[in-house]
Amino acid sequence: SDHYSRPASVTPTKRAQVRGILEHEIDSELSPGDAIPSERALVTRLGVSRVTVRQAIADLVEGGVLERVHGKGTYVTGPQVDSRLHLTSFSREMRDRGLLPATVVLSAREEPADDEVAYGLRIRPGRNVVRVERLRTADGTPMAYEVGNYPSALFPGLLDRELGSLYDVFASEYGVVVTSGEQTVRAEAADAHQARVLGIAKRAPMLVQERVTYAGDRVVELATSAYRADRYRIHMAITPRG
Ligand code: 16G
Repeated sequence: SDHYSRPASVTPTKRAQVRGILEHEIDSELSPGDAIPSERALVTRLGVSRVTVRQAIADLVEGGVLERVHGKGTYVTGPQVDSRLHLTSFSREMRDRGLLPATVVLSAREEPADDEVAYGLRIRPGRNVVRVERLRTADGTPMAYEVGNYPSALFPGLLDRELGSLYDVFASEYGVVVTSGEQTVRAEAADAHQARVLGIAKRAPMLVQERVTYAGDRVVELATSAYRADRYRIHMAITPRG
């Protein structure tokens, strides 16, 4: 991938050569969050001046491949997602951006709905719901921690299914296609559990989206998705108030 303007000359400049070498090493050997070697180490290994190394790194920071953390070093960035707040699944949203979604099911069980969950799902308290706790990743980077509640009556045997993409399972195994939703977004600091799961510092900011999802007029989901604020933004098209 080449998102930098090339110099007009046919022979790449030292700066472009070093940039290319670094890009290749980042792609093949490093993961998001890894630090790159020090300037001094790169100068020695590549046999170029410190100025050239600095310029190449600056280009990669500019291009969003690397990020500087003040007083610490320069790191490989992870995917950045701009959500447009459509009614899509996590899996589809990431795939649409060319990222590979994956899921770690942290827990999944059937339990009687408490008052809050029952109210949200519009069922009677005490009715069974399936509660699924998942870590969602994109290209291997932890993105969101999700807890969803689903009425057992609508999804018998859900616990025996592959819970990678729930919306896919709903459609293919139960013929339930989500049609609308209501969602709130708020800021929250990660608690110890969320921080551990998402690989972020305790108290780091998250964007928490709470969603009630419908299939026609039935409520099929009450879910909370906590996204890392450093990886996920919400994009809105704004129009004049009608
Ligand atoms: C999104 C939904 C979540 C839903 C999931 C289904 C938000 C804030 N949340 O993450 O409620 O459970 O998609 O995705 O968008 P899946 O089909 O990949 O499991």
